Amino acid sequence: MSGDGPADLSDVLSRFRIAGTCRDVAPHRRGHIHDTFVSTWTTGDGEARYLHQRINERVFADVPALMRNVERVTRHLAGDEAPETGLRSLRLVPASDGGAFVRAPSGAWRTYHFIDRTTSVDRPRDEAQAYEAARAFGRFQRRLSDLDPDALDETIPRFFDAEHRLRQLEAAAAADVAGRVGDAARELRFVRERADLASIVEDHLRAGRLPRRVVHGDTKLNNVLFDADSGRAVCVVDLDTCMPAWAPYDFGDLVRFTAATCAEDETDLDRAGVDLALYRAIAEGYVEGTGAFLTPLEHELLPVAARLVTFTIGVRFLADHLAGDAYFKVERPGQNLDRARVQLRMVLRMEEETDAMERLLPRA
Ligand code: GN1
Ligand code: MG
Repeated sequence: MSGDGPADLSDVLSRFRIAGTCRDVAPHRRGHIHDTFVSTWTTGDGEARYLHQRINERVFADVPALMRNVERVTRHLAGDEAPETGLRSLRLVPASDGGAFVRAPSGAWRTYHFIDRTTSVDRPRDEAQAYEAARAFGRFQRRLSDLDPDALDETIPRFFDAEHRLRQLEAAAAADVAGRVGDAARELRFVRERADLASIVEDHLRAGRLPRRVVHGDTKLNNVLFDADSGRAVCVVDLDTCMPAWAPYDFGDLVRFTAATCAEDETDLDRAGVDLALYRAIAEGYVEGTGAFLTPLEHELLPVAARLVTFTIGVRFLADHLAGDAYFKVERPGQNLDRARVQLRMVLRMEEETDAMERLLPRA
């Protein structure tokens, strides 16, 4: 085994239904939440790879509910393989006892089949790649549009609720456990001036105007795998936040991440903004992928969702910075504050581009 992993990792691996001999296990540094490893096995027919994740139980307190959701989603997608789209679905590897995860001294673990000959990227190479990713997420949502949202648990209550996120921020600011509120005064003011934004979607939901739908919930560009040769999107990954929510959320998060003019944690705020050519490609790809299932109101809310989701995730980063980085992993001090600042600067830029973002949205 190469790299650092928990002492019981090989014992954990032996408790999944994997054939062959394990040749190598290496850390796979991805995402802000779980710890991920990739293993390579020699079998009679050649080689097989698997992806193992130690589930972050501070974030997902109810692992059985999380894994029930993942099983429901993977089962639904598997029953709906869409050959014409070339999209594949994630597949879980069951534990020896048939369960979807194992509990070990180091924590709760699950295993997926690794999807070979694919690449993932943090920034789009060009508009065509952004279109391709957005269409894949749109199709993913469409394929789940006939899965009853009530079949899935809300594993993180009110995860998508911006008003709730604002209250969490205010609670973190009032507690100020890390003594950081003083340095975040400008960001807090910026957020408070825009508190109304948080209610736009919640008001529609309360009034019953927006349908509850299964969403992906984390449509970052690096959650799409591209075929290493053709560059086509082949698989949407990271099913942890597949929950009942409102459809335009996924579009908003796509724009937040993939149309950004800089990295999520950029320190030079002058670089933060939204690239309108990428935005347009994302809008075209997403609308093409979702097909006809969006209602007129869902369609109309897409540009607002971009601003709202960027705002909400900025609020979450800021709250976590004030709470002493208890939720999102950080590699350096102040990284969550930098992440928050980038999101909030993007909100400002999107406010300036409101008309263009409306105009560039394809007609339903
Ligand atoms: C987290 O772990 P990762 O990077 O896939 C977070 C998302 C945020 C995202 C921001 C369960 O996702 O909600 O949008 O960071 N996931 C959870 O980069 O909170
Ligand atoms: Mg995620």
